[in-house]
Amino acid sequence: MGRWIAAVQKGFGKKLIRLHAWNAWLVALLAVTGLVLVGGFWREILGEVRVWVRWLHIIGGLALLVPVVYYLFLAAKHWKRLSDKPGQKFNVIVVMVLLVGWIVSGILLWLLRQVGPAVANSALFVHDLLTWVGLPYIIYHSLTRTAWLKDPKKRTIKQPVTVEKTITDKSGTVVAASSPTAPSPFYTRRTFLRSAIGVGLAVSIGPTFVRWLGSSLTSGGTWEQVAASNGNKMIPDPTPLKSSAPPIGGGAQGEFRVYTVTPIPNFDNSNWDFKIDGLVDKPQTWNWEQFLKLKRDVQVSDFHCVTGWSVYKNTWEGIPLSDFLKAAGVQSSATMVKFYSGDNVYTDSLTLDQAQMKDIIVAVLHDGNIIPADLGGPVRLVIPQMYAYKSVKWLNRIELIAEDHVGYWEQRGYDKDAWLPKA
Ligand code: HEM
Ligand SMILES: Nc1nc2c(c(=O)[nH]1)N[C@H]1C(S)=C(S)[C@@H](COP(=O)(O)O)O[C@H]1N2
Ligand SMILES: [Mo]
Repeated sequence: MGRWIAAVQKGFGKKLIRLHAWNAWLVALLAVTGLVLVGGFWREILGEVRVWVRWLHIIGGLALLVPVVYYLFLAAKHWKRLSDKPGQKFNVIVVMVLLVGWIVSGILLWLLRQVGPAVANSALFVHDLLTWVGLPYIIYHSLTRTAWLKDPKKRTIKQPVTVEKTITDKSGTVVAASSPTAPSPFYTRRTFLRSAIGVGLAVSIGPTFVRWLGSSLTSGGTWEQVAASNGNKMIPDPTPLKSSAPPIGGGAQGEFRVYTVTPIPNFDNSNWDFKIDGLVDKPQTWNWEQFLKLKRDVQVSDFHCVTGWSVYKNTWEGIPLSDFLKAAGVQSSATMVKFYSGDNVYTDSLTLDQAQMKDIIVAVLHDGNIIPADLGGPVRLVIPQMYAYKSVKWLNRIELIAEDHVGYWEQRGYDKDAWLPKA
């Protein structure tokens, strides 16, 4: 073992520099793919590309283990060289905490079906926090690092100088500098540039970070607040049942991320109706007023997205799916229930057996409020025992069909088996 470590440590300086470059490229890849994964904007355009980006991100993430573990073998020696450089020691610690934190939380997110929603929620919070704090730190570090290395007095790893000009590798790390003895005459300019870069990063990333923090901690709103944020104009408003306002669940915990693969559609009474058709004895269409007369139920359930976030204790008020099926009279040739979104793009389906689950609800209210357009209102599907990609937003049609139907995200690589892990 000792001899092997000695072999690994041979050519120490060069290895460290190469390690640093590999690490920088991997982090850049992860940052880009990771930001594509959060970006709501990208969902509209990406579709199945998102699933590939996700795989690229996970593979890149696992590959990040290689430089991190490799560094551990060089760490003792590197640490000694840094003995009189507390700034660089601090930097090494920060970067290691970031990398290990990203890897651990990333693996938990990847294995979310095994670890369950509660662990996945914390992993996602940590993963996001590290991204919002760590990425600016690393960008700052890599933008200022080149200049830093140019000051030969501050360089830790001395390279034999064989060339006239400064040579940087692809990550911008200085591999060789022209003269190890000439001090840089631009110290003040460098300081100025560094502050400018720091301020620039803070200004450009700060507001997004604050918004993220806010949305991780807050929830809900009053009827007026929800109504003000609602792009739909359905008249009249539904009147919540007693158990819905105040909500028997006590109010949802967590915040929905607005997910959509299309621009958010808006509805009013003239362009909205709700239909059940296909292999049923009594196909039917309701306009909004008629729809509001259907008997509603109230139910409390948790809502889990397969990317790691959840909203707990939602009080949903709406019509149980099984009531629709019973009233319509499902024909014996039907095997599947297909759900359509008013965005005219998103669909999903359940087997007839699954569709009998008593807690599936065609929801009209959430925590005693109307469901605003961005969260799938006026009417959305809620299937508590499955991941939320099954819960079609802007639901406006239920069709009974004989053949299988593969839903939007399932066509694009999400698992057909959407069951949550049994608690
Ligand atoms: C430089 C390091 C990394 C950065 C900057 C980064 C960034 C991100 C970001 C921004 C997201 C989106 C989170 C959200 O939706 O709020 C994400 C998701 C994710 N990351 Fe990372 N990540 C990094 C490393 C890793 C590693 C090492 C793994 C481990 C395999 C990993 C696995 C995942 C997984 C599984 C997801 C969830 C994907 C989904 O939304 O379906 N990440 N990452
Ligand atoms: N029409 C439609 N329904 C949809 C989606 C969508 O993009 N379009 N996304 C699904 C996914 S993946 C999730 S996690 C939830 C998100 O619901 P929210 O936007 O109300 O948070 O809606 C589901 N239903
Ligand atoms: Mo989702």
